[in-house]
Amino acid sequence: MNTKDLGFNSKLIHAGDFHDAYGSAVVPIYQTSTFSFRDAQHGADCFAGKDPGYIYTRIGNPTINALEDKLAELENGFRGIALSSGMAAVTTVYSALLEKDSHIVSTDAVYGPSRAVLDSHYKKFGVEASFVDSSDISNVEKAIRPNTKLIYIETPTNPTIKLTDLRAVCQLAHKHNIPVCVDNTFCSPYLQRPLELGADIVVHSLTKFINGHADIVGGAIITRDKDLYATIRKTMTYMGGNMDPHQAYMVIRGVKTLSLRMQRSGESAIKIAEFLENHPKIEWIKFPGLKSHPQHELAKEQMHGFGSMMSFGLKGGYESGVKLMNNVHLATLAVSLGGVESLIQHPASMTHAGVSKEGKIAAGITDDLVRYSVGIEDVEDIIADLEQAFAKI
Ligand code: LCS
Repeated sequence: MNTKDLGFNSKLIHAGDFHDAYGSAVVPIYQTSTFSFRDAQHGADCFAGKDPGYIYTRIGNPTINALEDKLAELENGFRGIALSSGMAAVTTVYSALLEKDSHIVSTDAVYGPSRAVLDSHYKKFGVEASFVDSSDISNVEKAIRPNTKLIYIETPTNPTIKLTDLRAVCQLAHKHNIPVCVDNTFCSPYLQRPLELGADIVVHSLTKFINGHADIVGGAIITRDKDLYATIRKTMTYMGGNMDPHQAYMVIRGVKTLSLRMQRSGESAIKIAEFLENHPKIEWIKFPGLKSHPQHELAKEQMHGFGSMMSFGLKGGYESGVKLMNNVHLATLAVSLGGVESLIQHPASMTHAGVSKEGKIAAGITDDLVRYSVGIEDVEDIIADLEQAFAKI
């Protein structure tokens, strides 16, 4: 079936799917490391690209390719590459496009390891990185150098919930012939499709909304054109960050309900954000769906909804954060996000407890900041859980 002209929800179910010789209703798990050739000539033709036959799972596998095709259609891209984790996706893009003595401009508040790996490993190869507040495009413009090979954007940022104008940053980058890669993990293609706004590459941690059930770690890269796809695919094959067929099967299963999950958690998130905005124990809240968010208009323009990630500050700072963590019952105290279960975390006392003051400031982490990933439980239960925990602060 040609699924290219179907709507987004139909693509979620059918894009990339194939039916095997037994008429399997879902894509089966081809749990094999290698594929046999009919004869020597067949093997030679597969390696020469004259025959589309499978060779070896690091290079390609029917289950993995089904997921890659589905994701590419959802993002409206040329083709997809599935990887073992979101970080494998991020570092494969860096390795494919950054050269010795080259330069990258990145959003300052990107996911911590996406920044740390540039400051550590890529620095060893002479790569320089400028981290800027890309919510103001002039900061990106000022940072561009003759050797800039990649502009890397995360929007909204984690956990500071700042947005970057994707159309504007892509126009600027293309004037300088620099490709733009967008980490679309926080939104998923349900909420935001960066390739349609001019980006060249999208990366995902599939661990989050796309798989949606907090039971696998995975990543993906989708490109807009054939040449970038070929360059990045080759890098992935050499560096070996490929996905496993069982992982791919799980993501194909999880992604089918992406719209239902995101619609539900998005509707709840608006109610929760309004509850928090009016709560006497809350100092501030960042959620793109609130009119008080400084980039609410941009969110309306470039996103198809506001998502289900929010950060808020508690009156009483650090101590209140710890009390909240110790008193919520429904929300799970855990890192990660985008699953069917609501997750809460207080970076200052949990993930960033050992990070220096300067490190926390660089990551936008204040002592009072709490991050909430809204799940698909009944919104009344989520609010009641927060209310009873606030009462103990
Ligand atoms: N990009 C973003 C925006 C992320 O939030 C994460 C993980 C990654 C990439 C890396 O993906 P992974 O390799 O873990 O699949 N974010 C996490 C978080 O906020 N808490 O725990 C992991």
